[in-house]
This record gives sequence, C-alpha cells and structure tokens, in this order.
Amino acid sequence: MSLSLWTHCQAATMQAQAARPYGLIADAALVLDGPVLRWVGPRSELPPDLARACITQHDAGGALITPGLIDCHTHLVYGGDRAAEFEQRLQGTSYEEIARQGGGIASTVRATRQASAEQLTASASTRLRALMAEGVTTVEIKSGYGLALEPERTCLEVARALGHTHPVSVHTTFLGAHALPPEFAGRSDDYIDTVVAMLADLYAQGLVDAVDAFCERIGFSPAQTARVFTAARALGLPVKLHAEQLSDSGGAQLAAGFGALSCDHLEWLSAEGAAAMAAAGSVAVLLPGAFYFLRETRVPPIDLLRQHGVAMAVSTDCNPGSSPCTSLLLMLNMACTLFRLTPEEALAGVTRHAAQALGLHDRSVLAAGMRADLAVWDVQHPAELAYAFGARPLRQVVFAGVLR
Ligand code: DI6
Ligand code: FE
Repeated sequence: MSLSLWTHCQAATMQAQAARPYGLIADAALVLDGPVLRWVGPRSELPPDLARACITQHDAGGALITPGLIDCHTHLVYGGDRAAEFEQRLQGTSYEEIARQGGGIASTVRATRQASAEQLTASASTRLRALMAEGVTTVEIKSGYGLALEPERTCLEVARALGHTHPVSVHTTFLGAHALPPEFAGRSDDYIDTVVAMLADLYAQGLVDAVDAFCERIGFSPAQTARVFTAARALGLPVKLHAEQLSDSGGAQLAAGFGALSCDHLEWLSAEGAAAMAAAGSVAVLLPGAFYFLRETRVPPIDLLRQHGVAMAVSTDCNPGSSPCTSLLLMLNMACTLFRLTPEEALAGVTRHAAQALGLHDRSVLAAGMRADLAVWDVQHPAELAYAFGARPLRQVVFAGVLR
C-alpha cells in the first residue's frame, strides 16, 4: 500500500449531488492509493490515522485540482491537412459543396491511405500531446479516414498504441460509416455491407470500444445507420452518432432507439429528438469548434436540452475538416461564449458528462474509489478554466496515481 496525500489545494470534485457549485472544497485533502482515490474531502475532516499512513505528501501551493479532463469526441488519427479547403471555403464554397466535389472527408481519406503507420502515429502524437498539455487524461479516438478494412485497421491500431505510449487512456470508436469511399460511388448500400463486415473483423481484434456513424445528407441515411447499429448491438458494442449537424435527419431519435451513449453536434436537433435522447439517457456532445470553424449560425438548442435534463458534454471534434483544434480549454470558452453554457456546465461537459458519453463510470469525479486522474491548475476559481483562452494554466497532471 502506497498512500499519498495532497493538501493546500482547492478541489472541484464535480460531484453531481454536491450542494456547492463545481462540488468545490475550499481547503481540501486528497488521499491517493496507487491508481485510485482513497479519500477526498475538507482537510479538517481527514481522519488522522489515514493522514499518518500517507508515505508521500504533496503541497499543492494553493492550486485548484479537478478531475483529469476527458475529450470524448476526436478524429485525431489522419493524414494530411485541409488548409487549401479552408481557403476555398473562405472564398465562398460551402463545406457540403466541397464534399460533393470529392474533397472534404474524401481528400483526407486519400492522404490517410497514403500515409504509413509511423507517419500517422507521429502526427497524431503531436495532436494528442497538445490535448494532454491542457490536462486531458482520457481521449476518445475515432477511425473513419481509412474507409476500407486495412487502412481502418491501421488507424485503430495507431490509436490503441497511442494509449500505450502516452500517459493517457484511449477509447476507440469505429466510424466506418463516415463517408462513402470513391470505389463505392453510387453503391452506398453495398458499402454498408462492407462496414458491417469490417466491424466484425476489427472488433474480433479488440480494436473497437464503440461504433459511430455520420447520419447526414452527405453521409448515410437513417436506414443505413440503423444497419450499422444493429450489427454493433449484435456484438454488444455501444453506439453514438454524428446527428443533426447540417440538417435534421431524425438521427437523434434513431440513435436513442439503440440506447446511444451520445448524439453529437445537434445544431438541428428537434424537440422530438431531445425527448428521445432524454428517455434513452443519451448525452448531447456539443462541438463548438466545428460550429465556429464552419461559420455556422444555428446554435444547438441548449435550452431544450436543459428542459429535458439531457446531460451535455463538450469536446474538440479534433479533425482536419471541421475542427482542426487541439485545445479542450478553448472549447470550454467557446461552449460558453457561442452556446451560452455556464462555466460549470462546460466543466461538467469535459469531466462527468464526457465520461458518461464514453460509458465510463470509474473516473471524472473526485471521490473515493474513482481513478486518480487529476489536473492541477494555477487558477483561483474553476470558472477561470472557461474564462481565459490561450492561457496555459495547467501545472501538473496525475495519471492513474502517477505524477507527470
Ligand atoms: N462531422 C464532422 O464534423 C467531422 N466528421 C463528421 O462527420 C468532420 C470530418 C471532416 O470534415 O473531415
Ligand atoms: Fe466528429
């Protein structure tokens, strides 16, 4: 048993039932038992026996401690970039037009298929380290730029390996139904057959933790999405969906019917969609970076989500086309300025609700029995994490009990 004690800190426990905003404890003590939290509370209530049993002591110097942050929606393994497309969009061509002309996701698929696993690892690792430099200790990584068995396998293997070579926990999502690859032009139903076959293969290799699809005019129909989800369910895998990003296709209702962990984007979410998500307990993953970068004007219906009690997560959507972003703290700020979340809702969106969107119950709040994934910040109040943008407030990270 190697207990360590952290004192001289404030702790934003993010416990839902805490009466105080952020579950904030002004003069806190945390006891870590290896990779797990043993005790969290006001220092004045720390049992003396437990304090004496702590072999290591950390003086946090008045810092704020939060749970390690969770980025629950990224596409960070890909080849190339889309800066030229950004220039095209600024000259007036829309994201959907570029996709229809064979650019967009398809252009990243070309670059990803050409890249070696080493090249994909190097570029993804740079992006991952940027996220980690802002306190991210858990990240979801989607496939979806291979769109054929071997390149999808390579991307998922790269994603898995990143979780072994970096002090971060990686959760993989198979997004074979992201776009129609060129070799299947005009045969999207045939491609869905291939997606179902790819899923079985990649799942058998242990590369898939969840399944996602892009339900959209430029993606796949609700009926095609349902086929992918049926295959996922047969394997016992949870699903999530890129839903109502550019139009209302009823994707949220469909996903909720499959008990989806989350529906993501949701700019065009309807009242029926929100009600279905509430009934299913699906999390709304808000992606303000994509809204900003595509210069969208329709904001996700935040009040509707609040009225239905739908949990809201916030994520980078880190990807080359709609959100080339590696700052989760910037997303906190944008969730507040663009979507009008409160800073407390935004912080819950990258901790408790992000964990829920990944189906993880062992982290994201500071409480006994939870994983000891902590972020230690040079701020006086948790709202500062959402307030400042471009600041670098992270002082230290503890990952699975180990100080980094
Ligand atoms: N929606 C998105 O915002 C990303 N994927 C998706 O389905 C963008 C993907 C890209 O443009 O490369
Ligand atoms: Fe996405």
